[in-house]
Amino acid sequence: MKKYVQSKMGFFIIAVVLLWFKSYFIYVNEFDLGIQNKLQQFLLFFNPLSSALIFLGIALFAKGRRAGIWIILIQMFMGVLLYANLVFYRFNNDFITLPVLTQTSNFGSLGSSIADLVKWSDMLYLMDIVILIALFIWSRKDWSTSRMKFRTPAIILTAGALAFTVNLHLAETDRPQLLERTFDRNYIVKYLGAYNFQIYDAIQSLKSSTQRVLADSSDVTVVENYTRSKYAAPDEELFGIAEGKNVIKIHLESFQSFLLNYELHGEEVTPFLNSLINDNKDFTYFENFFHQTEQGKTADAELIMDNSLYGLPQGAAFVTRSKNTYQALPAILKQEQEYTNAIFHGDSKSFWNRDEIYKQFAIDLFFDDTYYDMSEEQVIGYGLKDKPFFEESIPYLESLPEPFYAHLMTLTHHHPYLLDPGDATIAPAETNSSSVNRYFQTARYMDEALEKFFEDLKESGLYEDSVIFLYGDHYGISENHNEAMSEIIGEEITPYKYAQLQRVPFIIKVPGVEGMGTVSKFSGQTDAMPTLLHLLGIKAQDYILFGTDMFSENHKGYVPFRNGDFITEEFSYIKDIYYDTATGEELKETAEMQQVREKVEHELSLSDKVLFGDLLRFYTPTEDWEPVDTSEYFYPAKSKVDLLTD
Ligand code: GP9
Ligand code: MN
Repeated sequence: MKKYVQSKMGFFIIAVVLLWFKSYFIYVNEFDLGIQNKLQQFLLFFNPLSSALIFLGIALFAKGRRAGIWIILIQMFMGVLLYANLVFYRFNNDFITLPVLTQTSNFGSLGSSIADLVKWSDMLYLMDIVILIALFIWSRKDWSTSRMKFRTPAIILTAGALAFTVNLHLAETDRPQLLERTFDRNYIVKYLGAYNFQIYDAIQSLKSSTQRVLADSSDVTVVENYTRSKYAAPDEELFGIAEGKNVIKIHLESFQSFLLNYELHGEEVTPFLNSLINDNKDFTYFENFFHQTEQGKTADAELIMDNSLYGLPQGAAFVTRSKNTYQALPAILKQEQEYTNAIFHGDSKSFWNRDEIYKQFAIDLFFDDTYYDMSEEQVIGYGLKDKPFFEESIPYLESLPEPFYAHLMTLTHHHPYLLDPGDATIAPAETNSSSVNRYFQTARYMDEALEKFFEDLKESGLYEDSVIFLYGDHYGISENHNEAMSEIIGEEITPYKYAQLQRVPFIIKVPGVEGMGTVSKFSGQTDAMPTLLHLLGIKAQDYILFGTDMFSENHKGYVPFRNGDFITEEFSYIKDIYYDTATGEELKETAEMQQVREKVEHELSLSDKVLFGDLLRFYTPTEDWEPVDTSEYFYPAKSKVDLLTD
């Protein structure tokens, strides 16, 4: 036995077993993969084996002791890969994809989040490397210095490939078309493991870049036919009612609708926002509005709201599709009605590649962090605190030529929800999750910042005659905090319930239109752009838009999520199960449900085609449409001083 442990083959087998068990341990303890049956349980255990055999097996082709060094290096590499995924998962509830990795410019600002996500106990995950290094030092003298017969590693690799084939076959019996349906990364990891997922993801990325080359103008006709068939004509009274008005769009970072009218310790968390939705004569609140974002988070929300396209299944189109042609809402407003477009955000301009993609959207002015006072006491977490952000934005807003489309993006209410002690005006919640507890405090802070901003808007005369709308970009509380959340809402967070919690606010004031109170139509972020176009008097059917006007009688009320799940007023389709949307009771699939499910899949795939194939380069929306010329845009467009003295 001792002799065997001391041999090269013994060393290899120990490495395989360590990698196998460590991976399984992490799958079970760190990821929430939704194991539903014995087969899935078995596959989760079985799947690291093939990767371990194949990757570590390659090392056996090396000569003598060098094989040991290769085994250690490969083990380390796979360990780092898995650990990076684990840290990413703790925050995003998702796995790393190649497109996300190219977004490294975002990692800098993540500093405070990452520190929150790494634990001392993670040292445990170094154990395998320590054991292997110790064993190697101890036993290498006894190893033969010659190369193994070619046959041995070849047999090991074949065994690995065979294990993988069996794995894939079993997975496909449980989930047909596992690899074709790209919707949910969780499934790939659950059935095939984190390492195979990385390979799968690399192939997907390669495929998507070839898609652009292969696309042609006939592809866009298919999409156009679809979006036209979906078109919902505007309510005639509302069409053009806000033509030529300024638009002020306010991005509520990580804000979920459950916060509205929620009371913590007997106090309203967001009294100001509540005042906009409870009997307010100006505002209309869409209570069944959902975010539709994926890995691109804020960037997805921005893309969806301003383009009525879906985000990508992997990564953020802001980063991977920044050279595409777009026909975004600001670009349309500029061409059709000479709007000036401005974005306000107290973070560095390169985050989410904004300084590139905004050119495609025809953003004239991008007020990034360089326009604000970023001294230490004004900054927390990702960037500028919301209160100074709004306060310092007012003079810039006032300086804009009218009509303008101004998009202001808040930041303080972002994971890990940090506040300076002096800024907290409500006690934290008392669950076992400190993120959830602080979530209410930053929401309150944002609410106060908004209240002051609205006062300032009124004072500056911009309030009365502008379209003002607020929307939530994506969830703030991920599935990792289900236990704490169930204490907050007093119910178990089942997958059905979690999906219902993906509601984010959409609250809008249209000058000349009395607030309609709370509207319960079902809608999502893709619906924002056609709604606004119609209010501003522009025909939405000229453009390729996947959403429909929320004020229209014919508004389409199914809300697709990016992973293929969806919600309608009657039923929800979540992780392969149908539920009654109102009661959560499980339902059997009817022909109608099946039809919506297929439509959602189709719609998502068409939107992907638009982005992957860069199809809008083939599309001319109106006779005199001019494609956006990105060379006309540069940030910073104007210096702070020039702007305020012009
Ligand atoms: C950063 C901010 C946060 O500028 O928009 O982005 P998120 O992490 O929410 O995607
Ligand atoms: Mn965000």
